[in-house]
Amino acid sequence: MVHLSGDEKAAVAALWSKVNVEEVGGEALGRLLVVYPWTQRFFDSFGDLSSPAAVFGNPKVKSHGKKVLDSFSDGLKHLDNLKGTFAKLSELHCDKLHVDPENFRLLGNVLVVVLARTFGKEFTPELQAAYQKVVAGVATALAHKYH
Ligand code: HEG
Repeated sequence: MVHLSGDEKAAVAALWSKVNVEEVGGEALGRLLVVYPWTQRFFDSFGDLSSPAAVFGNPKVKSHGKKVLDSFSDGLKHLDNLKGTFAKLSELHCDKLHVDPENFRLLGNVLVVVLARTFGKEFTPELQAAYQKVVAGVATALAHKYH
């Protein structure tokens, strides 16, 4: 559950409608892998991640980044029920993928950085504040089924 005002919800949705999920998803996952290199351990089937150029040129990073952002988009449509929306994915990341939930917070913050770079001045402090709430809510929801 994320508490956004009506204005914040509208601003978040308006910006998101301009997001190219493939580009922003690949950039966000790529930066996660470069900035926090220990996150690479979850993706040993992805092939070459040995340098920033390798990471950003890796087609599996792009396609997985898109998958993650498509799922994130789905969350944006259900801000009042993030825990329900991400329940199955939370179980998957805990039981099958063994992803430490701290990584959801890292990815959320990297996504905010990428949005700031992509949209420049349009990404105002108010809009960042709204997005920080959204990424925190998604990370909490994805961690909810951990045991
Ligand atoms: Mg995860 C698979 C969503 C963060 C590691 N992630 C998936 C899938 C989705 C998804 C939709 C595909 C599930 C399926 O095949 O049924 N992931 C998702 C979201 C977020 C997130 C929405 C955060 C916003 N994931 C995340 C992070 C890591 C991670 C931070 C690790 C650092 N995800 C991960 C791995 C897989 C998925 C290893 C399996 C990849 C594969 O082998 O295909």
